[in-house]
Amino acid sequence: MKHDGWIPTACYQCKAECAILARVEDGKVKEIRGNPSGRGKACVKGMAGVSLQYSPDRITRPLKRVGERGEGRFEPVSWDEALDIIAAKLNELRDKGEAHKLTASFFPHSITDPKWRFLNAYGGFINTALPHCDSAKIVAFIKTMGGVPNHHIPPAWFTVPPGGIMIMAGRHAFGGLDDAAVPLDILEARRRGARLVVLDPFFSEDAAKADWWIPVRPSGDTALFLGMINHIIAREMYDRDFVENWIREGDFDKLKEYVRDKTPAAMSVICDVPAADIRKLAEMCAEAPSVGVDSFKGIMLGQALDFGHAWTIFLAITGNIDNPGGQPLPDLTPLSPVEPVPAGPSLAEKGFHVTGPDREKFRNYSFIMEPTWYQAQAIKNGGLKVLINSEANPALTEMGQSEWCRAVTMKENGAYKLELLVSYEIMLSETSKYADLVLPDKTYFERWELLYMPWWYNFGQGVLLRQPVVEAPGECRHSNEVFIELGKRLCPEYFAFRDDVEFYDIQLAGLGLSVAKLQDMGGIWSPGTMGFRKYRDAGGFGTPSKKIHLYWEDLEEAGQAMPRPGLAPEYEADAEAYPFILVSYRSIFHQGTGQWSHNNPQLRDPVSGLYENPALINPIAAEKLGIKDGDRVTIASRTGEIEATAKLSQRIRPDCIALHHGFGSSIGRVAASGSGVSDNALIPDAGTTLDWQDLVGGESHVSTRVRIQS
Ligand SMILES: Nc1nc2c(c(=O)[nH]1)N[C@H]1C(S)=C(S)[C@@H](COP(=O)(O)OP(=O)(O)OC[C@H]3O[C@@H](n4cnc5c(=O)[nH]c(N)nc54)[C@H](O)[C@@H]3O)O[C@H]1N2
Ligand SMILES: Nc1nc2c(c(=O)[nH]1)N[C@H]1C(S)=C(S)[C@@H](COP(=O)(O)OP(=O)(O)OC[C@H]3O[C@@H](n4cnc5c(=O)[nH]c(N)nc54)[C@H](O)[C@@H]3O)O[C@H]1N2
Ligand code: SF4
Ligand SMILES: [Mo]
Repeated sequence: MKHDGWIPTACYQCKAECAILARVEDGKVKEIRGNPSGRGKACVKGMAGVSLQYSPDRITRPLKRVGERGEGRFEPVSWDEALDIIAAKLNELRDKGEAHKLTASFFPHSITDPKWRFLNAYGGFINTALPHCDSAKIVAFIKTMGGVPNHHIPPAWFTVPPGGIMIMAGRHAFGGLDDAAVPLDILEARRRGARLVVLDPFFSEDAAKADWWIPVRPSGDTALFLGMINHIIAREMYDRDFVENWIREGDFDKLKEYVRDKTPAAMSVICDVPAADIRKLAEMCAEAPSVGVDSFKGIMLGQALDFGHAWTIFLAITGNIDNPGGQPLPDLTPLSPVEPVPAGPSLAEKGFHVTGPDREKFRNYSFIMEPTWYQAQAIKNGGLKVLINSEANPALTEMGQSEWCRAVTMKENGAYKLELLVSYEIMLSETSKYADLVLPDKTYFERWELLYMPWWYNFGQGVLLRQPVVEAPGECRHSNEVFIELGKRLCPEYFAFRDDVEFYDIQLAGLGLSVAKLQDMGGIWSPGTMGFRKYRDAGGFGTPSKKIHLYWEDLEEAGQAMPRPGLAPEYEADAEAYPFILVSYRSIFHQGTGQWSHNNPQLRDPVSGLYENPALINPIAAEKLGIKDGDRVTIASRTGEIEATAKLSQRIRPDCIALHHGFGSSIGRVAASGSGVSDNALIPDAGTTLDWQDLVGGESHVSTRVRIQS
């Protein structure tokens, strides 16, 4: 443990995990700042971390359920008893040949995470919220370019040249932060003469800073991009050199033929953006020195992969791959493997999506992790028996949240179908109310973690050390320490190292580093500047042909060899009964449903924070419905209904309603006394709408159709 002073570590008030400095005095965290060696930024949540560290709601002892799941009644137990219960259950499962019926659901901070090693060694699966974020983008990039893009990170906005264009298409960079530096990088790029274009049905903070806000119809982005592709090809404004040298032979001709009828005029009808605007944006992009496109939640609809596909085609034909201001490709410095390396179970053979009831539908699924929504389906189906949740709150974050709650409380012959549910938490959450065991985690101020992130914004190729800056209270233990202990008990051949620090040391050895050395270096290591157009020296891209694949022959049968221009299927259905589209968004004040922010008095403060989430309704729509500002309204979908306060606002299209995601916690001193409603009470569970899913890389979950009853 370091002593008092400014100590470098990594924030975890949200999933961006920025490099920060913590000021420690008398063994207590007093203040947070961005770490100047990590570009020096921390956001309001990051700085408010101090309030939470000393919250009276912290759990400090393991708890065991008394009563039924969901009641939230617990009694303290010892760590020994808790670990014995888990180890006995896991032994029983493995003895029956059902190790794959263990799932641990956690946020994979890094491929250095020992939880992942445990699952691979034991034979269970990681099931994570990551497919919610932008899996369609990842799958689209792999299929087109053969490389994993920098997940969770946008183009490197700090590299945009003057005149470059930054397009946010379903991306809220000033609200759903990827790094506290991103908003400033975007603003600085604009100061250098770059231009910001925001496609969003909601006038986000990004839109407020933009040169051009285009309030596209929800899910119209694919049509808009296809219209631009048509125009760029028709006018021969594409990057001839890139197309001739780096696109697989024959693909460009197929594209040309495919987009012939996808004119701006035809696409305008779908996306509700004037044809003249589609042409104008296409010409701007074709003439600009660089174009970077980013999308995130806005993409995660029933035809998510079509948009990912159209987006990558657009980048390819305009020559914006691995260039300054365009889409960077990763260049990883590998860490040393920890031998022996466990192979892990085969997702294709044993994963939920193949053991589940709709296995045929998953033939084309090509993301490496199970989506969280499949938990409920697998429990019902007997495919999931033990669920260990860490840093996740599916009882509130899952669309159709009640589906998850129903599944985990489902009984057969008097016993729960899900045989064991464990929740690691810092404070009790909606999810831990259902757990059989609640384990008290160490906070990010109290634990070691090696963050090695191919998907990282600032240090795309580097490592960042999270180190304990203060002691943990009571009996808190970090989930990684506990997984290592379970590994030592259940698969000792893979856990021969002493502890988490030694595990990280082995991985760092190949870089000539160790945890202690990293500590001395200020916690950050980066191999240097990012390289551009690396495919030239590498002899091409990671695809089989070494060229860019615009045409996906493996999806011919599914009708997705080229991007389909239609709207998301969930928006096509029920338009008469449910005339509005629900759009959910984030803000800088909160991370998901996280108790860390929703239970933080600073971030929930009505003046300096964000206390509630009224439903934003356009005044034109409100007038028709006779709704006034401040009225209580009922918003209903086919899945459920909520009561919310109406806030009339021009920030949202008249055919949509905007709701801040993540509210609705009923537990914790601050969270439970606050106001706010959960969007996921309205959104259907993805597992119950498989007909809408493309089930290749995407999922439909951020939204649904709703109606307003005043
Ligand atoms: N402060 C904060 N930062 C976070 C998080 C957080 O909760 N809080 N969460 C982290 C996580 S897990 C993630 S995945 C990222 C998410 O990062 P973002 O996806 O950038 O965050 P959201 O605010 O959900 O933004 C989605 C935007 O898409 C718009 N949108 C909805 N439908 C459409 C559409 O069809 N087309 C277009 N063009 N736009 C549409 C919405 O209006 C909204 O502005 O943020 C990460 N960072
Ligand atoms: N309607 C709608 N639903 C969505 C989204 C949306 O935009 N709209 N976004 C989706 C997306 S992209 C994602 S990624 C998911 C996110 O969903 P989740 O992965 O479930 O994440 P959070 O909502 O942030 O909840 C995180 C939980 O971890 C706890 N926690 C925080 N720090 C620690 C820690 O150090 N240790 C432990 N053990 N626990 C900790 C918090 O208190 C909180 O209860 O939600 C998805 N759900
Ligand atoms: S964006 Fe803010 S809350 Fe998220 S990790 Fe960075 S400083 Fe922390
Ligand atoms: Mo996410």
